[in-house]
Order: sequence, then C-alpha cells, then structure tokens
Amino acid sequence: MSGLSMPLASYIQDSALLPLAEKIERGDRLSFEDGLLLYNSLDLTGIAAMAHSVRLARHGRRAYFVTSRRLSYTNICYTHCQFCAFQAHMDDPKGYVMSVEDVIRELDNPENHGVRELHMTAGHHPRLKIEYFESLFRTIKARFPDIHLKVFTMVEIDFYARNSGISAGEFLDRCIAAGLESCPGGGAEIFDPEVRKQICVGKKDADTWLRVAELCHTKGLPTNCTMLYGHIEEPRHRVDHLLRLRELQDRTGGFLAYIPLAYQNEDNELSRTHRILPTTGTQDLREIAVARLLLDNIDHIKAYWVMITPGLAQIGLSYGADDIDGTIVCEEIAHQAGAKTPPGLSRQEIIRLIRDAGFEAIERDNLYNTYPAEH
Ligand code: V47
Repeated sequence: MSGLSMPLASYIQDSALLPLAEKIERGDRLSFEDGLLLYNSLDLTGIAAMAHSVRLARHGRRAYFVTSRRLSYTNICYTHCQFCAFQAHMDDPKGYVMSVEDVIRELDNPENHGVRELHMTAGHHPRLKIEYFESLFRTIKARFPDIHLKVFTMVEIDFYARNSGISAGEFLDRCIAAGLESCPGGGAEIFDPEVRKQICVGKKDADTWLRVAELCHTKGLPTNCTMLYGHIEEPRHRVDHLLRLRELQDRTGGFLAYIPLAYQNEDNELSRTHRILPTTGTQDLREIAVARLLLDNIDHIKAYWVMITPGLAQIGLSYGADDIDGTIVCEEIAHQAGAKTPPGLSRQEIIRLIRDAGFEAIERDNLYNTYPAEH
C-alpha cells in the first residue's frame, strides 16, 4: 500500500509515530489522539513519508489542476468576520454588486477563454434574493454552456435562502434547476464554538455549515470543504474540525476536495487585535500532510498556491496533496488580506509547476473529469 520502496517505519525518526505508520500500512483509521500527535511531532519528514505513501497509493504521480475563473458578485456583507479583509458595508465607497450583465461582460473577456470552472463566492448582501441567482445562473449557462458553475459557501446558502423567505432546500432546488453544479468549500473556518466566537462573531455555527453541506450532498450537489488555520486556533481545534468533516463524509460521500486555508494576516480586524505571525512553510506543509492522513475518505487534497505560494504548493504535492487548484485569473479574498502571490497563473505556468515537481499534470473540471494537458 505504501508506494514507497521501503517500509514506512524506515522513514520515521520519532518513535511515537510508529504506531501510526502501522495503522496506515494496515489501512486503519487514525484517531483524535493520532491527529494531535501529527501536529505535535517534530518529525515532519516522517509525517510527509506517511502522507506521500497514501497519496501515491490513491493517485500515483498524478497532480490535478483546473482552468478556472474566480468572481465575487458582491463584497457587501452583513456578517462581520474578523479575519476578512474583503467585506464592505452598504455605505462603504469600495462596496459593489455585479449585475447579471456585469458578470457576462467579465466572462466575455478574452482572458477567460477556455475556463471550465466559474468559482463564485461573495458577501451576504441584504438585497440579493433567489431571483437574482436564478437569472444569473440561467444567463451564464445560456451564454457559456461549458462553464461549470461552482457557487456559494454553505453560509451563503443559509443566508440567501433566509433572505429570500424560503427554505435552504427550496433555494438549492431552484438554483440547481437554474444551473448550479457544485459548491466551493469556504466559510467553514474553524468549527470549535469558542474559537469561532473570536474570529467570526455572528457567523452561523458549525452545525449550520455541516447541515447545509449534508443537504447539498443529499440533493446530489457535490461540495468542497476547508479549514482556516494559522490564527488563534490550537491543534485540538484543527483535529476536531477535520474529524467532523470526516464524519459527515462517511455519511454522504459528497465532499470532492479538502483545502487547508492559511490565514492571511493583513488589513483585517483579527490581525489588528491579535499579534498573529504569517504561517510558515513547514506549518503549511504539515497542514496538507495531516489532512491527507486524517481525511482518509476525501479523495482530493489541494495545495492552494494563492495562500501558500506556488513554490510551496509544488512541494505540497509530495506532502499528500494531489491538486494545486487552478488558474483563477483574479483572486481577491486572500489578496486583500495581504497575499503576495500573483492574482492568477497561466495554464502553462501551472503545468510547469507540476512537471518541475516531478508529477504528471492532469487538467480536470470541478467534478474531476479529466482532459489531456499536452503543453
Ligand atoms: O470563505 C477569508 C477564507 C475562503 C481569509 O472550494 C481567508 O475549491 C485566509 O473558500 N485568510 C475563500 N483565508 C477561499 C475558499 C477556497 C479557496 C480555494 C479553493 C476552494 C475550493 C475554496 O477564504 C473564505 C474564508 O473561509 N478567508 N479571509 C484570510 N484573511
């Protein structure tokens, strides 16, 4: 099962990790305590060997990417998350809402040629209701039938359903009928209520996020999942978060991919009120490896180059990740919070990153249908 040439134990220096290596070789599930060990051990290369062996067994040397476009239809948000630098209030001069025509005009731009995935998340705007989304999705699908619509965090679904005076179930049914095909994984942050109270007071709780994700899955709508790390949370909160995702996945199988999100610490209230240093390279790599080992039922783990840099995302492919997300074109949420990475990468740049890291670049759509990537 390991895919490495020697038994896993021979890559491990911290003897406390040996029982975990045995479990992994037997295909047994890791526990909460195992998760804590993975966060506390100094033997990062041993942890990487375990994560890479699981990655090789599942995906070989394949590394996925998507030609994608990121778009936020509004930045106006009535929920106030302390970590967010993107949000604007109704009367804020930087606030905007895109009309359906604005979105179409943007997608018509030649830089979006060949986009397979349109990933849209945004603020919680009090004036937007179901009719706006139905019209938006129908118009996009009529004009660009090949673009996959990946829209809404679980908290946006909850908010816009209530804002429209309908149930989340009806909201989803109507959006799916209009063209919604999957959902991104954002908005999960950290499930622990004590941490959540400090980083996103007023945001819907973990149960709401998980209940809406389950509802999506029961309707056949696949979603991704995330965790925001590197702020005030502790290892026990991260393990708890990951195991809650694993538990839901056991029941629904609806998560396509997990993405660890490294906290970007500029221009947001959380960084103004707490002294939080940027995440380090080893912290980012450990997050990928721990996810690969604990989330044994989620196929794809992303190394999200926007938040950890393209160079580290390359290395992440040997720490358990099998996907480096996509071309994106114009990322805003992380960049407004200080990300120093480019706003987007070309298809050729992504392919080069993957090949230079020693992996086979596989272009995919959001459902992991694959396409040859010749150049
Ligand atoms: O929902 C907000 C988080 C998310 C900050 O599903 C922040 O394929 C770090 O969800 N520092 C948006 N994170 C990004 C996201 C995502 C990214 C890549 C792939 C996928 C996918 C989803 O970013 C937000 C929030 O959870 N966020 N502010 C910040 N300062």
